[in-house]
Amino acid sequence: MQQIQNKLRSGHWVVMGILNVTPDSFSDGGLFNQLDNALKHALQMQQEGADIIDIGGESTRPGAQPVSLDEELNRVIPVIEKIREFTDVAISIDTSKPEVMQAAIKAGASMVNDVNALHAEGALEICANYNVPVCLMHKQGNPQTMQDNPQYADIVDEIRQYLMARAGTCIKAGIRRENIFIDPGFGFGKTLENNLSLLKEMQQFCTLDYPVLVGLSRKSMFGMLLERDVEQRLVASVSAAVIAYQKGARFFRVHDVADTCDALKLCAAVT
Ligand code: 7PJ
Repeated sequence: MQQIQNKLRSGHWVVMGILNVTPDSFSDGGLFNQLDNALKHALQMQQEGADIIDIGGESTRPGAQPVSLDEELNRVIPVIEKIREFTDVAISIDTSKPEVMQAAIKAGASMVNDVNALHAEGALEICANYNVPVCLMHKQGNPQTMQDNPQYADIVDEIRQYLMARAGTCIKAGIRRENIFIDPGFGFGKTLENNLSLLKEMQQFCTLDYPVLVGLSRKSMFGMLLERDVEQRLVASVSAAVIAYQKGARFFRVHDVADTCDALKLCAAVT
């Protein structure tokens, strides 16, 4: 993880490969198969250039239902342990539950990625105590209803204020400044127009005090803009990463690791 932070500090880009461990993501049968497929996918993303693997057991897509603590633990912890048997690739845990954060860190995760920006009771304390980097993401509302009617007066200003205030709260709780990443949260309580404004104005987040992580990969904003199903959003996703890079973002959460790395290598070569 230190390596990743050093890379970001020196202006290099970093790719986070997405590993979803929800029942629909590895659906071909028994527990062994699921673990084995998750491991293979993680190793493949590492080989393709991912610096860190983001493991999530609760879908936060629009309309998704919450999962119980036990269910989430049962999904993610065996996968982290399995990956740890085979490689020391950095692992981030995509969760909002403090109990999952703690168990994941004990099992070998070294970063917390929370779409709820550590709002759950106890989350700030866990991240401060274990001294792990955290990604604070902005969202408006909850996954069940967030896309129903998002409202902003000035979206960029509002999200900047939110992220800076949240970072301040983290620092007060004992989280080190250099362990904080911020994320405007594409698709989380945002209309297509909102998402496009955030991408267009990305530099306004990248000039704040914290490295910016962006999650644009295969998002429904591309479905809306281009009328593309989720498996047809590669070009738009990679293009959006390039745009974000050019406006200062350096940390990219993606499904398509190899293709994104190609594009980012080109960006870096001309920057
Ligand atoms: C994001 C995330 C994102 C961060 C998801 C999806 C939805 N974490 N987790 N940023 N999105 N930090 O990948 O479509 O944008 S789940």
